[in-house]
Amino acid sequence: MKKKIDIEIFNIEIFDNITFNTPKYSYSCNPMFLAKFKLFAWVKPNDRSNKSGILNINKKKFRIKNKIIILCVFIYFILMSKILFIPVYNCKIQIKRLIEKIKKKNLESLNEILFVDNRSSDDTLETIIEETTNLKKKITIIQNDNNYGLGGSHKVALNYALNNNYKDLIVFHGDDQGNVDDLEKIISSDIERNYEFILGSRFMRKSVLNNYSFIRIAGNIFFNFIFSLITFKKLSDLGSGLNLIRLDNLDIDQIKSFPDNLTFNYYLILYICHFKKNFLFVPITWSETDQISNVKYFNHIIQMCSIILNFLMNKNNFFKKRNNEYTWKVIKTYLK
Ligand SMILES: Nc1nc2c(ncn2[C@@H]2O[C@H](COP(=O)(O)OP(=O)(O)OP(=O)(O)O)[C@@H](O)[C@H]2O)c(=O)[nH]1
Ligand SMILES: [Mg+2]
Repeated sequence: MKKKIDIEIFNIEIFDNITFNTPKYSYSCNPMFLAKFKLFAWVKPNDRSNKSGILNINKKKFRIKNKIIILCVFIYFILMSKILFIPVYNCKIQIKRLIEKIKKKNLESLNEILFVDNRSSDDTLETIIEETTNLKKKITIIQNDNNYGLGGSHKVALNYALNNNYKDLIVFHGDDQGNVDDLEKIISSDIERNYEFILGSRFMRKSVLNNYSFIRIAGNIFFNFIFSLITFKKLSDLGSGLNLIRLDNLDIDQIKSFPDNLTFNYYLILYICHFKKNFLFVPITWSETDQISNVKYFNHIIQMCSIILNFLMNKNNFFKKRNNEYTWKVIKTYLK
């Protein structure tokens, strides 16, 4: 009679062979089988009369089960598929540099790179087409039908990723402020899978900021503090350019109602906190070299204050779903 045993419950003694002791029987097997044994736990004791025996594995079933496991691992990798989204707008110099850096990385567990051009008026689009020809990854280059802002580009990318059954979307700004080592870490994400959002943080203890002005650091830290107060969560960055968004449980209609401009990320972080999503901040390196910041300080502060007030006064209205339409064209696709 075959018996299913659970090796977690009983003693394991390791000599030449591994012996599993159950209350009724004792089984032994070669240590090589240990890992597989957990998966193929249907075993038959050879000698039941003295309540002990050598592990007897049915080779045919063993092979079939092995194939099933390989198939499951394959399906698991398909289900865990990842897409990298790079928003770009008028950053032809920086995007060329960034693609060069990406080429030097392996980024094995990445299935596709999606560039979303927000109707750049310089040669950003042409530069991407040219530079990605020999990139050994599936590449898709999209151009929005209108300039939808950074938030609008996020919505386009999320739509694309969901339509193509991706499980994780990694956002990495195309203006080459981030560090590709951080990107690599987030993509190969050994970080636990039970987080729905993994957010790059520029203001944690191990974060590195290069050439960031004092006023920007102070302003960011101040608003991190205010947002932490109103959400009762410790927030160390309200919107960096490197984030991982898990798509399984994402309410895309909610996300579509966020503004299209640079304040999109503040809405996202408030959504994460309000709807109690699991999130994790990871320290990143962020640099400013030749980028031209589009953030207008005074306007930005006014917008931040209005977001905080709206969130505090009327959450129902704040998270009211609105259906906006975003359209785009696929300019080029390179298969691997
Ligand atoms: N400003 C702006 N950036 C866009 C737009 N669409 C895509 N992007 C890209 O979004 C990324 C972030 O834009 P930035 O202007 O740097 O805004 P930010 O990162 O919030 O601000 P900084 O802290 O100054 O870098 C860049 O890679 C842009 O190329 C857009 O419509 N406007
Ligand atoms: Mg930037």
